[in-house]
Amino acid sequence: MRADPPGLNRRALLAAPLILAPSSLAACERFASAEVAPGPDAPPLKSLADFPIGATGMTGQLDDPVWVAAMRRDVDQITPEWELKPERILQPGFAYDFSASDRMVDWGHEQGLRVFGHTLVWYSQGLDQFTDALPTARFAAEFDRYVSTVAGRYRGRMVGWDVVNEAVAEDGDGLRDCVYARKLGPEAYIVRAFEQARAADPDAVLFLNDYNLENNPRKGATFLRLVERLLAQGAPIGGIGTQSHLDIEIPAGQIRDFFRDAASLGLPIHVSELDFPMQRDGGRAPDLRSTADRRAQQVARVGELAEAFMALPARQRFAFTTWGLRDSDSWLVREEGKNRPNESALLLDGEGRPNPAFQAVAGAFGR
Ligand code: 9MR
Repeated sequence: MRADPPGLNRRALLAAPLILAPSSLAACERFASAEVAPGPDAPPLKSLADFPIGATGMTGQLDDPVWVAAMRRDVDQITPEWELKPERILQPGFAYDFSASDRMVDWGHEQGLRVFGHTLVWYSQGLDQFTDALPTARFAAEFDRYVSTVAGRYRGRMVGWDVVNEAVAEDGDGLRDCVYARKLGPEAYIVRAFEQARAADPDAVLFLNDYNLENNPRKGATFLRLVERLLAQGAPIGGIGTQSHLDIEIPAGQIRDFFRDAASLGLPIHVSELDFPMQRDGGRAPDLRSTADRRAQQVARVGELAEAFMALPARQRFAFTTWGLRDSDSWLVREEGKNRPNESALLLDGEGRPNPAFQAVAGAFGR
């Protein structure tokens, strides 16, 4: 249990309703008038839970004293946002460059944070080196060498790794076609990656990580059946990573149902990349609802997720990580991300103050 920061009025903070009816104007108004302790009086995010609270970080942020102070105050764990990926480490000719990854891992430890690795194998990365044209024996040898070298470099220093990222097909219908699957076998490449990672870093908890597991129940089910099959084949999977880039428009109960099914596997669960955009992706009909209505819907879904996480047995709550710490840190606002400067999809606003969803999480976590 952590001590409250000075000046925190927890009762006022938690005065807001935990779950709001999606379109309830009354709920929106109640919520909008909730007393949120501003600025330095707001409780640190990490004080909301007995399990680790995480956020991403990038090398470009390490020299920003405001971001550094916010990370020190609010989180227990950091996931480097891209520095540990093949896109950064793997170089032409299967050379490796660890300059950025070392910097992130060292920085995390200097700050006393747990460091979480993301990600060793991802269908969309490493494709300049890992090609269909490469002879299979060389492909397999380089695959093993990559996973064991990267995981081995940080042996004993990482709390966990996303060993394979996004193995399930986009629509949830089976597994994703990718060069790793084609060359090594659709499930064999995953088993192989986990075996290499386990041998290289026996103490790190090894995760299969994926997205849209709550948004698309079919994909959630395919993912969980995949985990079961991989475990049956002996893959040392130690945890389930659900990215939780939430679609706030999914029906109530869907998040809870996914967590209930996921919990039945008995593995620790990492909410690994949480965000909850207010704005719709392109391709859908224009959203004519008020911002307040969308906020209420957002708060309801985030509250449901936090409650579902809390409903897990304590030993299955690995960590609760948001993809970016403050709204301004999100990939959604960045030009090379979704380029939506006004998006508010995280627990803290651009100034590091609680957003409405913060209260739902605080309430669900019972703080
Ligand atoms: O937010 C990440 C962005 O900075 C990177 O450029 C991008 C490609 O590496 O990946 C983004 O993070 C993704 C994560 O690795 C996997 N799930 C989806 C995330 C958002 O696109």
